[in-house]
Formats: sequence, C-alpha cells, structure tokens
Amino acid sequence: MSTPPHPALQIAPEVAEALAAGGPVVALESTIISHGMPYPQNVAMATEVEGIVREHGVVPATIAILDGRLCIGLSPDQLELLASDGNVTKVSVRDLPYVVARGQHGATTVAATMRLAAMAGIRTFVTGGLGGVHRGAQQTFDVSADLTELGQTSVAVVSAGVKSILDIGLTLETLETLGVPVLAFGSDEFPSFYSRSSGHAAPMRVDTAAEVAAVMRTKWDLGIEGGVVIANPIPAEDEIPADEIGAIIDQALGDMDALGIRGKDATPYLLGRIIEITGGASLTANIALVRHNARLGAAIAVEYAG
Ligand code: PSU
Ligand code: MN
Repeated sequence: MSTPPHPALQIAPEVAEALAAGGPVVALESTIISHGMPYPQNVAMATEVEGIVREHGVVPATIAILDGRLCIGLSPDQLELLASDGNVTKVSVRDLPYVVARGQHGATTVAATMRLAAMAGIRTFVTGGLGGVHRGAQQTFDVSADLTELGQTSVAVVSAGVKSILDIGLTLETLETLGVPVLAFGSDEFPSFYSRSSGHAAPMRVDTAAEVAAVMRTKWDLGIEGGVVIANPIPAEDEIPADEIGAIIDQALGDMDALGIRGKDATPYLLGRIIEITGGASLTANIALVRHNARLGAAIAVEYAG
C-alpha cells in the first residue's frame, strides 16, 4: 500500500528516493527535541538517533515545520535550529494549519508527526513516550490528540509506553475503544517509560520485529485504518524504579497545579520539572530509551519493507 506523497510536503531527497524504491524509512518527531529535552542534549540525541537508524540500513526522516514548510527529513542545521530556537511552537494536529499558514516554525507531537508521516507514505515512527489521558481528565477533559490520531492514521508508533504523569489505565482503555492494537515488546506488562513495569498487563505481547510487521500488514490489508502501538520497555540497566520516579512525578504534578499550568503546556512543563527534580537522571534514562526504540523501530521498518 504505497500512496504517493502529498504535494505540499517538502521531502528530503534521500527520503524521497527510499520511499520511491519501497525501502525502509523511519519517521522521528520533533516536539521531543524542542519541548521534551534541554539544549544541547536534545540536538545530540536527535543526531545520534538518526545515526542509529542509518546503522540498520534505514533512512531517518525527522519531521517538523520550518518557515511554514512541512519538512520530512531535516539537515543538521535544521535540527540545530529546532533544538536551540526559542520560537518553535509545539504543534499537534489542531495547530498545524495555523503555523503553516503563518509561515512559522513548529515542532510536531506524536499526533502531528503521525499525520505527516502518513501523508508522506511512511508507516513506522519512533518516539520516546506517547501522550494519553491525563490524570484528572474526568474533570479537565485533557486527553492527548495522540490517541485520536492513533485511532485513525495508519502508522506504527514505537515508544517506551506512557509516563505515569498520565493515567495509564484510562489511556489503555481509550486505545482499546479506538481500535488500536497495543503490543508490548518482549514483556507481559505495559511499560511506564522510565520503568519496565506499570502495574498494567500488556493487552498483547510480541517478541520479534517480524511479528510486529505482520500485525501492521494484517491490520492495513484488512482495510482497518489507524495506528499500531509498540511499547518497548526501557532496558533494565537504564530504568528508574517505579516507586522512586512515582514520588517525583507526584511532586511535579503538585508543582504544576500550584502554578496553574494546563493544556498544551502541561506535558512540556512536567518533562522539564522531572529533569530538574532528578538532577538530570530522568534525562539520561529518556535518552537511553529513545536509542533503544530507534533500534527496534529500524528493525520493524526493515521487516515491513520486506
Ligand atoms: N511524553 C513524553 N515525552 C514527550 C512527549 C510526551 O514522555 O516528548 C511529547 C510528545 O511529542 C507527545 C506530546 O506527542 O508530548 C503530547 O503532548 P499533549 O499531552 O499536549 O498532547
Ligand atoms: Mn492536552
């Protein structure tokens, strides 16, 4: 199922060649760069992850909006700009037309990256953590558009699960409602980003990249549109135990409420505050799990390309 790329996209030559040849390509998001990690660790991470993908013979396509242009595949200078410029808007799907129409810079969330990847014909996407149902969403209605996008856009997303800044149980319930297969890789438990465990059983388990590719192919061959979640637990040597990080997340959530931070600023604030409270340990874990996801995502892209 290769669709021609949407004409509005500016696709890097290397990415366009791979797509035209049916070769493996992995999409990478940019909110994690501009709003998920501090400079300069963010640009180092983005560069390293592209390198890991390449080592597997796969073409990386980091996705972002630069001067209103929808860029699929970035140069080193463009990665540096996204990492260091203070004027980059966090762009979910609802923000996309506004930022493009005004010619601004935007870093794309999981939702917006999925949409643009699908428009380019890219089916595999690697990130760190997914957005989901926020704690207290019963009152605030704060549910990430990452979930609605997973319900309708046919891209497989490799993550380390979701952080317990979210309500993990309600996030899994919502993914079930939206018809999204959630595959834990090599685990019977759904992982919680910094930790291998979450207290929630994995809805489905897979143990090889080939099994993941088979689920993707089957879903889309049957005409069932929408995403596939691959939850890849952080390596044991890099994890922060759930009870340890749990207390820190509670503290960060309390600080956020005291400051009255809400809406699209919630996730970036919490990520930054957790890095502060842990003295950088959470950033080290975050980078380790993204590397690990890049290896798995590249292997999946190779299997899916066949
Ligand atoms: N969770 C993380 N790291 C991240 C994000 C989420 O552990 O960087 C980012 C992703 O870009 C995700 C977005 O798509 O936050 C979700 O934001 P919101 O909750 O506002 O939808
Ligand atoms: Mn939200």
